[in-house]
Amino acid sequence: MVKPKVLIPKQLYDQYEKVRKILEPVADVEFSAMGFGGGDMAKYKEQLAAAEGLFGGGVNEEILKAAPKLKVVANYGVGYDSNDVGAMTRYKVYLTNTPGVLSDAVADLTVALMLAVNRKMIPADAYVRSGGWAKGALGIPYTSDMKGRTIGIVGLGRIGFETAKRCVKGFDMNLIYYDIYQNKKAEAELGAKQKTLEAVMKESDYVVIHTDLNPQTRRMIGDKQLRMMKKTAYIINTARGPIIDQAVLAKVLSEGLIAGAGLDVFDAEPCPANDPILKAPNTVLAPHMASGTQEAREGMAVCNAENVVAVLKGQIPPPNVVPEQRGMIFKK
Ligand code: 8YV
Repeated sequence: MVKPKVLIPKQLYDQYEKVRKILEPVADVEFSAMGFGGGDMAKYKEQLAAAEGLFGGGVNEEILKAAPKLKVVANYGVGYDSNDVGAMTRYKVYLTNTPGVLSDAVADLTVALMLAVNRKMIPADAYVRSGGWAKGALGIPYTSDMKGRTIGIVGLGRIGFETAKRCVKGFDMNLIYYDIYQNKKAEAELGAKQKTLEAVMKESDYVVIHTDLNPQTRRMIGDKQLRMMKKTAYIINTARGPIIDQAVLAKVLSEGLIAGAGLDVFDAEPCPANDPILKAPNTVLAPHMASGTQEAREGMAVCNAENVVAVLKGQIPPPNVVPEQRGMIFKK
């Protein structure tokens, strides 16, 4: 019997064995000609003609048109904003994501950025390497303890909770948050206080973005909100670049209106070499790597594989289907 074809990106090489074991009983697994960073579109379209499942992101109408048999796209990540969900629903293709498995990894990197920017780790590293310390010069100015500071989380969901836990239980920080939903668990276990966005911007020593990107959160942190922040406060974003107005952030940092930023995500990715954010002072940057731990990446790949297998075995709707498609039944 011919098994349904499932395309997986070559970058999953490290997790391939685990993924293969889950997929192979029901599917014919093939490496996709399109990787996360691009690839051979013509070859990819040939593969798509027979594919019933695929891992990845960035699925749009062009891809859907080339894939008449496609039943499920397993987005490699929790944020699925790179896909055209409306088009997928029209084409009766499920979109699933990977909630939960990467929360620890993202929270770890968030805290790393908070510490790095506050404790001036990048200038400190350069200082030691350039021989400044050896020459007995003054060095790095005093910074501040984490203890007793206020973290304000914008979007207190699964990942936000993990960051909050680290900050409250590990550093003894105060926790406030802005979210359209109340997080009763965080309120009970971590003493979180729900506030307006304005209050979070004004009162936080660390504004930390953990919301997903959607039409309501796109550019939700603009000129007005950034100017509400304390001059001594930092902003950290490990969610999605377009939630913050990046051009304004670069300006506010250059004018010294806030103390610094830690960014793992950007308006355009990769961040163009001439983007003003690359010149902004007191800013620690990372190349969208928050989920880049062995554990998280394996969890994401396994979750993708399980979601695809569920659909191929007729379990519809599948687990981890995106909220926009919840309860929908697609038959092909
Ligand atoms: C990326 C992420 O998907 O889960 C998310 O939302 O942003 C990441 O895990 C991953 O880096 C693959 O590109």
